[in-house]
Amino acid sequence: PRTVFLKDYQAPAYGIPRVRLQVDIHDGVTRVTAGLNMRRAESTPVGTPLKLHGVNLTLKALAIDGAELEADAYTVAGEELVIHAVPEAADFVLHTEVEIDPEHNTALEGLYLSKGMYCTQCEPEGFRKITYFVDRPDNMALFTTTISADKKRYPVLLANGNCTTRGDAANGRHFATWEDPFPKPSYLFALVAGNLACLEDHFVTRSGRKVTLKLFAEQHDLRQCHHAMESLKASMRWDEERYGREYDLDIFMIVAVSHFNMGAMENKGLNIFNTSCVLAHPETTTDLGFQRVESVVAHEYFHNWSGNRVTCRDWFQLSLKEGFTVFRDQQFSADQLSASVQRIEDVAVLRNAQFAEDAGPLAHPVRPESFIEINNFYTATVYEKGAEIVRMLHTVLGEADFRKGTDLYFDRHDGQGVTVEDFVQALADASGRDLSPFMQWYRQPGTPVLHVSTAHDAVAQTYTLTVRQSVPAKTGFPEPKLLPIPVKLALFARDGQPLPLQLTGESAAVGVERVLIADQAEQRWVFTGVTEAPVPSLLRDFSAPVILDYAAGDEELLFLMRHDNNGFNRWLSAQTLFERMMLAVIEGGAAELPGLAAVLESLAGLLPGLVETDPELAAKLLQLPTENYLADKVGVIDPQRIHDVRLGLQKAIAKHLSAFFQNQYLNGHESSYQYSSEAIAARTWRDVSLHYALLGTPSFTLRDAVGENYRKAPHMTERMSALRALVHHDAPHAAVCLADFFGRFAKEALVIDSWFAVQATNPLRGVEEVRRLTAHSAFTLTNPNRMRSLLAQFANANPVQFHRADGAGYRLIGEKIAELDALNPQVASRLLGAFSRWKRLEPGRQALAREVLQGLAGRALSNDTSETLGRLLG
Ligand code: HT7
Ligand code: ZN
Repeated sequence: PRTVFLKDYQAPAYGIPRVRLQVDIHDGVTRVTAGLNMRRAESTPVGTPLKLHGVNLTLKALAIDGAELEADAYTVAGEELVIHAVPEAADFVLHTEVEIDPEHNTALEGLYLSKGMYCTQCEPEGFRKITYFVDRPDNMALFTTTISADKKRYPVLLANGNCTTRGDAANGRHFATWEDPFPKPSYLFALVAGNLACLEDHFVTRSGRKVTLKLFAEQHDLRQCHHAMESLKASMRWDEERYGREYDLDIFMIVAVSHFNMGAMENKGLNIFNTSCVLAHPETTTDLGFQRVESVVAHEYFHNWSGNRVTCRDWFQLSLKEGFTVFRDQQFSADQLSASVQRIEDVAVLRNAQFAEDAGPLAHPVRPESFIEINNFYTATVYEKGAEIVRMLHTVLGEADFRKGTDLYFDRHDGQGVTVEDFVQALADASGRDLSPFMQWYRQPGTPVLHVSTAHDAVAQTYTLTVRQSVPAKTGFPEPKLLPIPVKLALFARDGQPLPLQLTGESAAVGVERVLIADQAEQRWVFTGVTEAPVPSLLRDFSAPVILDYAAGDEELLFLMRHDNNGFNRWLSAQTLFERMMLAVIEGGAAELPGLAAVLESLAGLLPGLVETDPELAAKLLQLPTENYLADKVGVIDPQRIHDVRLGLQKAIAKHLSAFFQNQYLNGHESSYQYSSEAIAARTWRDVSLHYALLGTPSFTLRDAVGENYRKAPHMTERMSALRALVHHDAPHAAVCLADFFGRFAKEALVIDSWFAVQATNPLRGVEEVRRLTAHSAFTLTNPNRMRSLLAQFANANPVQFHRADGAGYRLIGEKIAELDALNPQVASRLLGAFSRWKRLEPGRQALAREVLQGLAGRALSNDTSETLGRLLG
C-alpha cells in the first residue's frame, strides 16, 4: 500500500471536462461504456503517458478518437490504466468499455446491489470501481448518463441532473438519459435502478423557481418518508435565509437504501441515504431517530453549496466541506429545537468521540498530512473538530462578518476545488481580520489544555484572570505551536447577577459577556470595578474545543449549575463536578465520592423547579459523563472500576430522590406523538426518571407500570424507553417483551436493528449473549446497519462487557473484524477503532487485547484495516 502526502499535491496531468456514460445493467454483469473528452493540461509535456484510476474492472475495449488501441499501447497495472501512446493534440476522445460485478460488491463502494436495487457510492474513490477515470476531486466534468435495465424489475432509473430522454428498448428493457448541467467531481456521481415508490412535493425558491422534490423508498416504507420531506423543505428555506444559498437544479431527489456504509451521501441532485437517516414514523422511530433524520437531511442538502458548488481540491481538504457543513447543520438544528440542548449534544459528541480520538493512537490533524486509505479519515476529528474551528471563526467574526465571508467564499470559488486556506482567506478578506493564526488548528493534532487561575483584589477591586495554554506533543508533531483560543466568559456576583465587564485601560464596561482570545503561552486579563470575588463562567457554549483546567470550588460549580444564565454552562458545571467526584475515587484513592451530600442536596433543591421550566436540561444534567469519557481521564484504565464508581453515583442520586423519580415517571402523561422541542423534552425527562427510578428503590407499582407502558406505548420513544429499562435492569418480563418486540416489528429492519442494539448494550449481559445473537437468523455481517447494531454497539457502548477481564469481548470482536474485513474493509476498519484505548488498559486486559490485535496483524488484511491496525499497534 502506498502512502499519499499532502506536500506532493500536483494538479492532474490530463483533465476530463466531459463524460458520456452508458451503464447497461444485466443479471450477472453490468457493462459500462464511457466516452471521455480528454484535455492535456498546459503544463503537461506532449507524449506524457495518460494514467487513469480503475479498480476491479474488466477492460473490454479501448479506443482513442475512434481508433482501437493496440495491446502494447497501454498497460493495466494495479489500480491504474496507463496509456503510453497519447495523441499530440491537447484534446482527444477516449472510449472505454468495461464490465463490473455489482452483485458481488459487498464493500458497498462503486455500483452495488442493495436489497434488489442498484445504487452507487462514489465518495471518496468509488467511481474508479465503475469505470476508468481521473477519480480525484479536482477534476470537474459535465456528466451525461444513460442507464438501461429490465423495465419490470427496475422501473426507476435515476442519475444526477435532469432526465432528458427515456424510452423502451428490446427484450423488455428500458433506458433513461440524465444530464447534469453543473460540472462536478466524480465522487458526486450517482445512479440508481430499482423498483421504488416515490413521495413527491415541491419547493418554491426565494427567486420564485419551482423545484420538484422526490423521495424514493420501498413501497412499504413510503409512509415513513414525510418527516424527511419536511426536513428537506425546512433546510432549503433555512439555507436561503441564513446563508443566502438557493437550490440550483429543477429537481432534488433522495433515495433510501438499506445497505450503506455511512449515513448519507450528497451526490449532486441525487442524494443517496441510509434508510436509518430517512425513515421516521412515531410507531417505529424514537425521538433520537427523528432528530437524526432532520439533521442528516439538512447536512446533505447543505453540501449542495459547501461541498458541491465549491468542492475540495484533494482529500486532505476533507474538513473544508465536512467541518463547515457539520457547523451549518448544527446551526440549523439549534434553530429547529432548543439551541442550548443542541450545543450540549454536539459538545457531548466532541468530548466523547473526538477528544478520545485526539488522545489516542488514531490522532491526526483536522487536515491530515498523509494517509494510506482516505476512507480511514472520515473521523470525528475531520468532522467535529473541523466544525469547532469554523465555529471559533464564527464566534470571533460575529454573525454579520461571518456571513460576508461565506458569501465571498461561495462567490469567489464557485465551480472550483479549493483548500482550507482559501476558506479562511475569504473570511479574512471579507472581514478585514487576520485569521491566519487559526490555520494552526488544522495543522496539528491534540486537544489543547487551557489552564486558568484567578485572583480577586478586594482593595484594588480588580479580578485577574491568568490563562496558560499547553498543547500535547504527538507522534510526528513534537513541538506543537500556540493556538488562538476564543474564551467566552461572564462573571457572576454571589447574588446570581452577571457583572459588567471592564478591562483595565477601557473607559467603560463592554457588556456582561465577552470573548477573549488566548493566543500566548501565558496571558493575563485584569477586570476592574469588581467589588467582591465573582464566580467565573468560562468557555461559555464551549467557545473552543479545549480541556478547561480551572480549579473551581465545588460550591462554585454548584452555583453555576443553578444560576448560570447560559444553559450549556449549567450542564458543563454539573458534568465537571460529577467527573471530579468520580475521578477522586477511581484514581485518587478516595474511599467515597467527595462532596456527595452537598451535591445530592443541591440536586434535590434544583430539579423539581427545573423540571417545570426546562425538563430537557434537567435530563441532560443527570446524564453522567460516560464510562469511555472517564477512561480518557485516567492514566491506567480499569473498566470494571470505572463502571462500578459511576453506577455508585447514579445509585446515590437515585436513592436520594427515589420517590421523586418514581412520581415523575408514573405521573408523566404519554399521549400521541408530537415532534416539538417541548414534547421531546418531556419524553427525554421521563426516560431519565425511569432509569433513576429503577436504580433507586422501585415499588411494585413502578415495575408493573414499565411492563404496561411497554405494551400500550403510543409510540416508539415510549416503547423503547420501557424495553431498554426492562432489559438493562434484568426485569423478570424482559425476555417476554424482547420476544414480543421482535415479533411485532419483524418486517421493520431499522427496528430490528434497535432490538439487537438494546441487547448489545446491556451492561448486565455480555459476550455470550452477543455471540448468541451473531448466530440469530436475522443477523448478517453484510448489512452495515445490522452489523453495527450488534457489534459496534457492543464494542463501543457496553464498555464493562467488551472489556471483560478474561478478554472474551476482545476475542469476539477481533474474530468478527477478520470476517468482516473480507466483505467490507471500510466498516471493518472502523470497528477496529474500539481498541483505541488498549495501550492504557491495566496490564491483564492490555495483554489480552494485544494478543487479539497481533493475531489480526498476522492475517492478510485490506489496506483500510491494516492501516488502522498499524497505527493502533505502532
Ligand atoms: N460526504 C459523505 C461522506 C462519505 C460517505 C457516505 C456514505 C458512504 C460512504 C461514504 N464515504 C464518505 C457523507 C457526509 O459526510 O455528508
Ligand atoms: Zn458531509
